[in-house]
Amino acid sequence: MTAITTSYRTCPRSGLQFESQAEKLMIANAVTAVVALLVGGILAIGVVLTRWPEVHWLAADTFYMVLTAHGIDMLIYWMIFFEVAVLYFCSSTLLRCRIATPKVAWVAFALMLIGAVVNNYAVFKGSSSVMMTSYVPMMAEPAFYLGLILFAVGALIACFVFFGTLVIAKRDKTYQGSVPLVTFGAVVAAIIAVFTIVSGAIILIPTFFMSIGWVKSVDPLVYRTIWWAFGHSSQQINVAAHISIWYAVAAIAFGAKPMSERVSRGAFLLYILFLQLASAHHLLSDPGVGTAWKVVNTSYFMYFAVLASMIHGLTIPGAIEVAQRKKGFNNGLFEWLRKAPWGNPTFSGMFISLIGFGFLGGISGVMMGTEQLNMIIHNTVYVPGHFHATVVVGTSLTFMAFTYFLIPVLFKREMINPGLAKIQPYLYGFSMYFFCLVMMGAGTLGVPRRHWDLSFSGAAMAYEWPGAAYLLMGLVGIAGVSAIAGGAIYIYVTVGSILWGRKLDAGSKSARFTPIPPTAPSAVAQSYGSAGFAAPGTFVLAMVFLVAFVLYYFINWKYLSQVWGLS
Ligand code: HEM
Ligand SMILES: [Cu+2]
Repeated sequence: MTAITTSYRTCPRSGLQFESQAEKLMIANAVTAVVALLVGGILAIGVVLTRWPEVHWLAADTFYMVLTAHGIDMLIYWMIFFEVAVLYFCSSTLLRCRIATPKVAWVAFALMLIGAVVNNYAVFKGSSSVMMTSYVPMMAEPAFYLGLILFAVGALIACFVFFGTLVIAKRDKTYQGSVPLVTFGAVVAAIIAVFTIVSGAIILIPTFFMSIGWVKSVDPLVYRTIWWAFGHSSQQINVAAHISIWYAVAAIAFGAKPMSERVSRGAFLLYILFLQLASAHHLLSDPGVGTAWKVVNTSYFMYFAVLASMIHGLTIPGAIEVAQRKKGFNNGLFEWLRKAPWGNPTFSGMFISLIGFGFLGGISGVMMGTEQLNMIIHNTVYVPGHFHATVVVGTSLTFMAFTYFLIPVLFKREMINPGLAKIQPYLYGFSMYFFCLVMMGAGTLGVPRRHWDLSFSGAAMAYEWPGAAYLLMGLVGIAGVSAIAGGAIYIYVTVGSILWGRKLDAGSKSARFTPIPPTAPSAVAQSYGSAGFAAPGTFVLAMVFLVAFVLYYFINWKYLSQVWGLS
């Protein structure tokens, strides 16, 4: 390893310490992520305006091309470029050490960028409209798979740079005790990422060989099984990453410490231990695995991973409540919440994300992950309704909220138009809530996902939808357009701030790192035990959640009994 000259900048606004190489890498990865979001967002216009029955904009082939690119640019490139920036932040910045092997990290970035461009090129050429899931025997161009593989290799290398950075922090003793909780969450995300990328390689490399004629066939059932080891765990990376950021925002906005570090860390570990089991919820309609196994897997084992998310969903607002009550917001059950900084988009985005992720993404996920109930919604537009609640309301909105924190801290710019930024999480978050709800409603009526023409015009046999299906898909259109407007504001504010926001003081530089002081929250928060009743408001919120959950779950069992007229 060659020593690259480096310096450490202490940000006067946050006290965080940025190493110069790590800082450039974070900026490059985050900016690329936002470009991917821009592309994916423009494509969302085409997807939404086509699925809106009254508009039905794009021709069928263009629709499928645009849908493929939207899924991939959003779920892979926007998410993962941003996550790499988060990994570098959680290692180098939070642990106050230099980044390991910056040159290798740049190679990782280059591979990811080339991979993303090559893959997009294949899609936009028009002969690779195989959707995000790219199931065989449907085939795309070799460049489609090659792009994905290059990107994955880059992302894998980035994970190793992250692990290497942890080693450097340990060796240089830049922190005491165990790593801070937020970094711990990032470690969990990175471990899952390694598993994910390996699964992806196992299935995409043979498929690439098939596309260039080296391999005769890839078994569709095996493909789906291994693809979902990759596809499902990749979502767990997103979840671990955005939950780490929730903890970070709770600490940044309130100085909140986790109610119990042990419980939170334990919950993160549950993700590593049990998440693979949950991959089975993507195979519930596949003939490959037996019914009994599916039932046991999805009705029992999967809940360990769900449990983990519920713990975080309880302990993060709980920690905020405890911190707020200490500041004197002690009246009634909810003064702490009413007096939260709702005008700060970093906080409001994070909180809107947390509630929506839990109520919409979480409850619908458990419903659709139940072997028997799954068949009500399988392959309907309920599915994207569910996952926009997880990857958009959950992960994307969290990343957006975090960006508002990073603009002055990492990018050293004053935010342009703070008024717009203030409303952005509300516009984007609540339109997305509504978008997900109406999609789920339409899906419950049987409206298929990834379907170009609801009316089946010109088909030999017509199918009559209940009128509500058209109404709901129209509302999907309206909510989608309004969410896209919210996304556009995010891009305008962030890109605008970086390009022409007022430059802020970078802070003092030094050639050496300063270690985390022993009094930092991460060092003193090693407490355990239960602080449950220190947060009565959060307890009430949890009960509301429970009631909503139980009601919705049983409504679906009732509905299932009606769909299936056996008696
Ligand atoms: C304003 C924002 C967005 C809107 C209006 C939107 C809208 C849509 C619509 C209407 C569909 C098609 C559903 C179907 O016909 O099956 C879709 C698919 C999809 N979206 Fe979004 N989306 C948005 C943001 C995002 C984001 C941020 C992500 C990921 C982080 C994402 C990931 C996906 C994926 C993975 C698919 C599925 C593609 C496939 O079926 O292969 N979307 N989106
Ligand atoms: Cu899954």
